[in-house]
Amino acid sequence: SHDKKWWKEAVIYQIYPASFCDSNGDGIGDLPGITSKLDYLASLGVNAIWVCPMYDSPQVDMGYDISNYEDVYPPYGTVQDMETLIRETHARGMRVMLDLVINHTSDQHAWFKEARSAKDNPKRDWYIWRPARHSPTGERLPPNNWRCNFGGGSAWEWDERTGEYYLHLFATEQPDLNWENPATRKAIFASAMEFWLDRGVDGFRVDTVNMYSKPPGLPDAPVIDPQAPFQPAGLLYCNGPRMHEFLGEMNAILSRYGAITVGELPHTPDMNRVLDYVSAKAKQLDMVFQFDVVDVGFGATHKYETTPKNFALADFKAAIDRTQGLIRGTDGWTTVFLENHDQARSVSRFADDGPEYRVRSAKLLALLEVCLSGTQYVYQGQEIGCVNTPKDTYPLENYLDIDSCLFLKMVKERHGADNTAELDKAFDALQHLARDHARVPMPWNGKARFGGFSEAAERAGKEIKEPWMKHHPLAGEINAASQLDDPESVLAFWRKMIGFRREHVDLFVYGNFRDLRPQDEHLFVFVKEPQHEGGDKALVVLNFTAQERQWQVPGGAELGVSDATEKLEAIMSTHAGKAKAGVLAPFEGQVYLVR
Ligand code: TEU
Ligand code: CA
Repeated sequence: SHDKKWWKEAVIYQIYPASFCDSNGDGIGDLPGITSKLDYLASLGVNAIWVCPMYDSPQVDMGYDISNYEDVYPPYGTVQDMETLIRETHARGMRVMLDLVINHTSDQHAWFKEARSAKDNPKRDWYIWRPARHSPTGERLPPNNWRCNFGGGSAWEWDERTGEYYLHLFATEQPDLNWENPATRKAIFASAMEFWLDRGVDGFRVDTVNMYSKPPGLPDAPVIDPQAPFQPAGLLYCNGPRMHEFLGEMNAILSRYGAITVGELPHTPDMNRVLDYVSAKAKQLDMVFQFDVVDVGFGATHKYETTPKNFALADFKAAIDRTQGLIRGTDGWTTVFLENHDQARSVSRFADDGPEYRVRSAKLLALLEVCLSGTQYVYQGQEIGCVNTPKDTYPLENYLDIDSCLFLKMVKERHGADNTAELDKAFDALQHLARDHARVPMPWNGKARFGGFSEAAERAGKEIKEPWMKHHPLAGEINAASQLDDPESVLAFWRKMIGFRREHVDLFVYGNFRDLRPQDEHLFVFVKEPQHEGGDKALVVLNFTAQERQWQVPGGAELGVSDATEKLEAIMSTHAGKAKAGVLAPFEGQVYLVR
């Protein structure tokens, strides 16, 4: 059973600093910009913000390549601006979480510069170095066949000067730290964690938390893709043997500060394995992000080697069922999210982003999320129903993310740079799934330039520059300003839904989830039941199609009550007016209390 905790009931809003709000008109979002929007966030009803990496960085992977944990990327502001942001967030009764990126640093971090300077440098062992292998013909080969996370290249980079390879599970410019060395761990904890905990942050979203401990001997991964020179190896290099020892050390520090954590847990399909991280008894992490739901529709050997909407509704529901199952009868905890900075927009992926249905779709997904158990996360722009940038008005040249760019490079290498059919297929995949969709500047105001990204600077009469990434071509139709006073807007609906969730925490935050129609390809019909016997239940019915649908009101036995039909009380609909039991309009969602 689950003890009640503030962070379990919290709604946490994720901010991507480069793209949230530009206060000075230089085209890059910044910390004063975030501070200027805190009242907006407080009025939405969120309890905490999670700020993506704002540390000093060459920005090869948008701040996930950190060159100095104890400083801020200058275009974003200063450590003092962070202190102001923390203070002002606290003053509004909200908490602050930062991103903790400690599997790797930037290759521009002072530690790595030292490490690569010479084999006998004291910091050499802070990273992972190995000699080359050689083919029978004497060709130099990397130490194993692992593919890095971006594109199709090796996870190893040859260092000419010292004649060894170093490991980078992500970009070449993101060398992996060697957690086996206790001095490295000590330095990581002091620099990346304590420095900011001492400045008042309330917790961390922990990046790639299960990759710190590598498998002994760094063995080759099984060949999944015989065509490719390097193999996806996530299942091999995640969840290594010393993970829990390392997290135990980390937790000893975090718990001194009462800091909360949510760890990102890729490549971990086994729920018992997930529980090792997040069971309350294990004292490792408070929450985890599982990938089951956001990976739906990804290609099997490479996430972008797929076609749009390449999944069944049943797959989406099954993924939700798995993550919801984590809390059933355990002391573990889960999270609810459909978006983050690594994902395309949920309306485009899981519902319908065409002009006719996108508002309904955004409300449908909002209703789904607030009825699911776990800690709720909302990504910037999700609250106003942002959709992916369209193919015809946002060309491939506008995509800037390293993951997208290296995927395109791989496609060109494999199929030829002038293979228009393959390139167009790649564009379709990126238009549907690329991380770029989450990273276009937040559309604050459709009437201001660049969707209002630098609105305040423009109002103050400053010269404003084009945003670092092209703004959303639909900013005129989808933006915060036009929704603020519109009671029918997605924004108004999200605000209402956050309140709705809070009125029924026993059901929606802590309750058990039971899918009544797992195979239904049109409707998502589930029940939420309190953890303990007795008390009201909730019935949630969601129409994932553009057609009006009849639905059979479930019988008492299915709902787990003696006589159902008379006891259903409609308490919420995505549509105006009262819900009608048995009928759903296109993309309508309804909730009933079952007494
Ligand atoms: O992502 C980690 C991750 O596991 C990847 O699957 C990621 O989702 C990416 O899309 C791979 O294709 C985290 C961060 O959230 C991401 O932004 C960073 O790029 C990455 O770590 C490296 O720090
Ligand atoms: Ca700026």
